[in-house]
Amino acid sequence: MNVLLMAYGTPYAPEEIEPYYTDIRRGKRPPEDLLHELSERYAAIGKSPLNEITLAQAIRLQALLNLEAPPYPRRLLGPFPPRAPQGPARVYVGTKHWHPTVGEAVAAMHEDGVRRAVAIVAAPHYSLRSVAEYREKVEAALKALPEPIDFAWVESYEAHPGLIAALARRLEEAIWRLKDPAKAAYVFTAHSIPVSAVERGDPYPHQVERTAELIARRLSLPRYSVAYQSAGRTPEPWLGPDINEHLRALREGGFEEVVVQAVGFPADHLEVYYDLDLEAQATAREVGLRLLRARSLNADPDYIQVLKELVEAAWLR
Ligand code: FEC
Repeated sequence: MNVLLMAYGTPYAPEEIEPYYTDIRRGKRPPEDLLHELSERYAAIGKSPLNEITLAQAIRLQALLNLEAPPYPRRLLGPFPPRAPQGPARVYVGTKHWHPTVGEAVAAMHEDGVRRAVAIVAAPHYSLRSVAEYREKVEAALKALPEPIDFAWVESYEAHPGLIAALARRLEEAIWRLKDPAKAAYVFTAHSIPVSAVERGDPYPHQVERTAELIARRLSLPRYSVAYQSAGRTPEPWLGPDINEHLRALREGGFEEVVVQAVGFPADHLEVYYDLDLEAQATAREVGLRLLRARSLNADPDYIQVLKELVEAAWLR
């Protein structure tokens, strides 16, 4: 089995921020003030761990796909580790805006003789501004190849029971640290997208709502809401409510504690460490709200198991 695992990508070093940001802006160099602002955000968090986490996800997914649990009796009597390689499954990493790019990954797959593969983005919700753009990049890369690669796509997995269970477990850990869980607010976030995409029928907000609803139901939360974070620095309207405005509204509504869970991002990165841990946390402190963030899934085994189930199902389609 062959898998193309995709994620957003992040610069490895400060001097890579400019070409990275230029790529996000489709080849248009960012104005000096925006470039400066983004560099300051990276400097404030130290470094985004996104590339390392994506690589760890790929390595663990490949290992899991290559392991076969033998039948129970053999497992007890057999050698350690009690599993036999079933492989070879190969997982390639391609990132949307940095290296290895999606195009570089697709070219490497072709060079290795791959002609059929599963494509999956490490983000559970479909958007015209996310998964559709990853797909365009794959399709552009395929045009440059002498033979096609037949990709089976996992387009979204917002309601996967394993994903809901894994997110609920992280949220529960934060709930243990609340003074009064019955009186707290629970907020699920995802990256904002331009409203124009929603007007074109993007299912993204519905999928984000679905994930939130399923986690809330699983944990019997007394209440919950959805807010959007990390809106782009462009003049067009972005999907809201923005997390910072939402935190202010919660405080005005009398809440003293809030748990925030980023359900749109499995991994820690700039938008988690800066937009939530620094910016939203500062807003919460300013208005007198105690904010706890549920930790991310990263490359934890329960999330890798979800990816494994998704790619195996797509491979058999
Ligand atoms: O750690 C890191 O360095 C990377 C963090 C990062 C992730 C991420 C995920 C998503 N984005 C999505 C939508 C948009 C749209 C635009 C946009 C712009 C940026 C910029 C940075 C950035 N995004 Fe992002 N995004 C991350 C980082 N994103 C930096 C540029 C500066 C700024 O505007 O803040 C607007 C692009 C345009 O101008 O055309 C739209 C969505 C996701 C979640 C799905 C995914 O992970 O792919 C949706 C991580």
